[in-house]
Amino acid sequence: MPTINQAFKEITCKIVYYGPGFGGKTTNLQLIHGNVPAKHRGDLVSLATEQDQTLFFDFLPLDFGDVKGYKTKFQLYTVPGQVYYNATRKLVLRGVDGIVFVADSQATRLKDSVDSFYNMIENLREYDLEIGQVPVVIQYNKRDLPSALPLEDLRKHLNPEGRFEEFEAVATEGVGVRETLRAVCSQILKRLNEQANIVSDDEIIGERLGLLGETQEGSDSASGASTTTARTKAPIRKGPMLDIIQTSRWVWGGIGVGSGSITISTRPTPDGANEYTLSSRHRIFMVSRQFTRPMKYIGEDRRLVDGTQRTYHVLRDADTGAKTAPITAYVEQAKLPRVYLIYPGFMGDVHVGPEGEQPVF
Ligand SMILES: Nc1nc2c(ncn2[C@@H]2O[C@H](COP(=O)(O)OP(=O)(O)O)[C@@H](O)[C@H]2O)c(=O)[nH]1
Ligand SMILES: [Mg+2]
Repeated sequence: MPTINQAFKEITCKIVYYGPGFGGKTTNLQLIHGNVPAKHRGDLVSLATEQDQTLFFDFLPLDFGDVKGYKTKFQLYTVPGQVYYNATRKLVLRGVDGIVFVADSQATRLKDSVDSFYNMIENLREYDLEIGQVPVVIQYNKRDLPSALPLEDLRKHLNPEGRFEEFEAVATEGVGVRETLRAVCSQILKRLNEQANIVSDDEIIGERLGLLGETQEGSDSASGASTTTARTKAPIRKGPMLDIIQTSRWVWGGIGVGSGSITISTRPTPDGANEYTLSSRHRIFMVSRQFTRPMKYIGEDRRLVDGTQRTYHVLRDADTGAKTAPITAYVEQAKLPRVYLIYPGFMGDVHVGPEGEQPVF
């Protein structure tokens, strides 16, 4: 379970790259480090000696910025693959939230890959974790080598039931590296939502993971390694008709700072989607303000509120290039509809909800 710091609104997820020595784990991290924009990543720290590149481990922190007001961080680790470094491997696995298993596709390395996989299962058990309890993504690396086994042979040994999401990769060329990371991050965030109701919507997750680069279908297979679970482009989502006026309260830093009214109206478009307009007239700190924004439908977000499962429609600024702070709206379509807004303010997020209620978001 990722570490959630409610006071600092921070979620930290630990991802471990596991696998046999010289399989390509460090190469994965190097490629990620080289491709994620600098503002989203820290330094790649490799604890290694000159004699042995894989003596200790590598560490790479990634910062995905805000997801629903929570700063989301991923910490990537590799383990030393050599059989005799099991104590270090076990230690690195402590508190793991997701695993990328990097298998070496070469026939001569099959036994090492399989041994490493079972070693991983054993080490997880030391922490009372069964394999199904942690997201695991398998990466079949070194697909470029002539000695690489056919995918089917590797699968038979490492993923016979197809339980794990899997990718082919040529880590040295960056092929399959992002896709693998994306998949494990996405699985972690989905699980996080099921357990803690913090992040859920696929598109919101996708947007965050966008900085890892898009899956380029076709181009991967052209170089001989296609993702076996390629994602397709998200379809245009059609939201419901929403027509709401709500007397609302503005909260900032946990304190009520103003009130006013917000409205949401809907306009159908020829392509079958709906367009939304969000407008607000309110007073914050005794100063009158107002705004009008075009919004687009993102999807549904389910979360637990006071012990009951509720569904919210999520709207986001349609004009993403706007210089104004992006607003996210959550609309609960109940008998008495409720609208919640969240947007970054001067110092911390501004939360808006129905008058007389603590904002849920
Ligand atoms: N041909 C080929 N070599 C690779 C690939 N990925 C990694 N390597 C090489 O395999 C060696 C071991 O990689 P490394 O990332 O250090 O493995 P680690 O021990 O799992 O961290 C290095 O020489 C890499 O350049 C790949 O996809 N294809
Ligand atoms: Mg290494």
